[in-house]
Amino acid sequence: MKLYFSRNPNPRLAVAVARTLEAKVEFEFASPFAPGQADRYRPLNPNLSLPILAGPTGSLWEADAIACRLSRDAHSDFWRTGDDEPEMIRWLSWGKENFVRACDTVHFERGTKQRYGLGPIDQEKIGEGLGEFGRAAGILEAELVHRQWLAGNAVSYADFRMATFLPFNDVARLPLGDYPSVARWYRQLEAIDAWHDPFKGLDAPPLPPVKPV
Ligand SMILES: N[C@@H](CCC(=O)N[C@@H](CS)C(=O)NCC(=O)O)C(=O)O
Repeated sequence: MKLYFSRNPNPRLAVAVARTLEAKVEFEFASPFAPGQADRYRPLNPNLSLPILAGPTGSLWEADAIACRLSRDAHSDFWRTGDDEPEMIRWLSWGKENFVRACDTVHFERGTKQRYGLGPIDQEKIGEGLGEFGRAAGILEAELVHRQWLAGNAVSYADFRMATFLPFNDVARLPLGDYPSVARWYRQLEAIDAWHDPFKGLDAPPLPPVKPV
């Protein structure tokens, strides 16, 4: 199986999962939105987005689905399958609608738009994103103050998914430090090699830099 990836947040997440699980996949850098590339990738993912996991029986897109597939193939509980599964699904579902979305909104303005020349920072969007971040981080803080990880007693895909955008906080500048338990939880993730440096040894050009504003 081949995992098509870039250094952007969702493909980074999928690569980190594959490396955590020591999945038997080949990694290939891809750039489906680059000029002339769409025809190659559209049969694999009609959205043209990454990550894509392609194998002999077809292709799978969406980082969550890929994480589920790789975890099953590895017979791992990283994607919870026991009594902690509802808890994990709760955090995936809530995270995508709340914490992750807030991080995405701010990162898109300060990071993605500036990297790819997609226009000036929209301060109204930043305000909305930071407001949503504050509400969501407050809820996470209350949870993480009395638990180490989100689902059960060990790291799971819920933690990885919740943190999708945090490796990019040098550009997003979300006030993570205002939430000490969330910051502590994220330091635990950063201590995991596969999370800290998922691209180690892989052939992938760096992201375009964010120009200082
Ligand atoms: N919902 C999708 C989102 C995928 C997505 O938005 N991917 C972006 C990166 S974060 C992408 O393909 N960007 C083009 C690129 O990285 O070349 C998922 O979870 O996999």
